[in-house]
Amino acid sequence: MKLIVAVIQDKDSNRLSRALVKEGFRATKLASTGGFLRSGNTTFMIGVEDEQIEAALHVIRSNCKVRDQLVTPVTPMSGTTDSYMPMPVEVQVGGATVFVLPVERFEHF
Ligand code: 2BA
Repeated sequence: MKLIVAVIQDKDSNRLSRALVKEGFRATKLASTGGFLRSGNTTFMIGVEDEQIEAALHVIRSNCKVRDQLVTPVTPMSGTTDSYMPMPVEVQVGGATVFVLPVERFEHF
């Protein structure tokens, strides 16, 4: 068994929830915050049998979009702060950041 941990954008979370349920996967949704953008995102924990991993990844891939997001750095990337003018930069976020972890033991009471 494996635990899929998938960090996705909030905008995709309802669609992904519905798709996972429709395809028979069980999942837990956690509210999370990205370390870089410091804005909300959603983390899914999905417990799956080894042979279901590719099917689960397919559902995630099909329901999570890559988007460009403008972010204004709070501190200069380099140099001094004297003449610092915050300039928005564009970063590409998602579709999904996925970790697949081995599950040593699973109990469901
Ligand atoms: P954030 O940390 O808010 O990052 C949002 C996006 O900002 C990232 O998109 C990436 O394009 C950019 N970014 C992140 N750190 C950067 C840096 N040091 N310099 C320049 N650009 C940077 P994604 O890579 O698609 O990541 C989306 C979210 O997935 C992240 O939100 C974070 O919550 C999670 N994540 C990504 N990689 C992770 C990792 N190795 N471990 C844990 N969580 C991760």
